Amino acid sequence: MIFHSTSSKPILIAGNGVRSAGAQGLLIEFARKTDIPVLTSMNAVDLIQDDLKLGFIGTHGNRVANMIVAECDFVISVGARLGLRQVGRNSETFAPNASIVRADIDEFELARSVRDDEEKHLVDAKDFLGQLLAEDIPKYTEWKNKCFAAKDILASYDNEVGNRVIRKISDLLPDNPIVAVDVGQHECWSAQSLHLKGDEGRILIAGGYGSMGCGLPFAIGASIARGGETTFCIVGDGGLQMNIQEFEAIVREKLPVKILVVNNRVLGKISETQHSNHDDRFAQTTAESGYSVPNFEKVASAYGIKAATLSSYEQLDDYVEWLRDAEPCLIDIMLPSDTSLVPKVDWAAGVMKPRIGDDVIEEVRKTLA
Ligand SMILES: Cc1ncc(C[n+]2csc(CCOP(=O)(O)OP(=O)(O)O)c2C)c(N)n1
Repeated sequence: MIFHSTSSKPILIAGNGVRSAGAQGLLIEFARKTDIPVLTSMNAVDLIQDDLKLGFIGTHGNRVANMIVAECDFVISVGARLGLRQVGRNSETFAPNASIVRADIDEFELARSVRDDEEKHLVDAKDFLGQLLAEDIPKYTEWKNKCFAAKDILASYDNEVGNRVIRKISDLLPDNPIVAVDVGQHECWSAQSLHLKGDEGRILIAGGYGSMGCGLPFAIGASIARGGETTFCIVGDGGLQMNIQEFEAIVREKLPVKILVVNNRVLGKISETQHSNHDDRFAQTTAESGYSVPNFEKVASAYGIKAATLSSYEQLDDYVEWLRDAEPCLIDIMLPSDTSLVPKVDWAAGVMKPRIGDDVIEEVRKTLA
């Protein structure tokens, strides 16, 4: 028996190992059969979407997901490393009230312990989820509903403009889309706020590797692999400039790649750090400090890709047809330059910043009690 039947607030944390093992179907079956809330790692955000989505955990994870981890009493981790960005330096503060079971195919990941008394299973995620599904686990509908109620309470927090852009894009995407994202603030906004309709969509993300420039090639490769299907690419102005020459491949191969530039005209992930940790000593990240952005509409048009520049993401409604037709396009969405990425876990202090009101934290805790 893997499942601890004495648990009243269990969660399952799924990592990308679940997809590598070809076990996404089993994961969704488990979530629907048991109503146990499923959270993910950043690399695995697309595994759990639509009506099951609560979010991903870790440094830039969804606030509600991290709060659920803090309140739960049993963690089953499958195919997730539970690395530094997920559990913090002092892993005692991770899921402090929970017993932990970890399933991983990589013995070296399991060699590192999150907690002294955790249970470890060196096993393929598909076999492990198969075993769990065969166990007689009660339904945790009430607990799941509490988690979604907590999500509702927190819905008005952490709504940065970047999150609102991504939510708008989500609204306009077809069911089960293939979305490639690049690296930076927009990557984290996408992991937090892209909400895909259907269980089969993909979010292709570099995660911890952080290889700027990957988004466009991901979208091109995915389109080719699917026989010329439409793919979407959410990319920052910095990442797009790393592989902008691939516009040529899109045109030559006639691929319906829809490029959505989240354009703050700064290398936002780094300029934000220079702002908050280095007293605004910007270097090669802003217009004033040695970074610039071309007119992407003109560049795309020069390659023969239809393109538009939007002064606000709200204008996206006027381009729904562009997202649906069989041609490539580029939509350059302007944001302010002082964008920020929240929340962020301050691992040393064991809190999420920015802090929200103690009354709200208390309300969430009571809801999850
Ligand atoms: C090849 C490469 N160079 C540098 C970095 C460091 N880095 C991470 S995010 C980032 C800025 C990304 O800027 P942009 O594409 O405009 O996206 P934003 O953060 O503004 O959303 C940089 C320079 C990296 N991850 N990869």
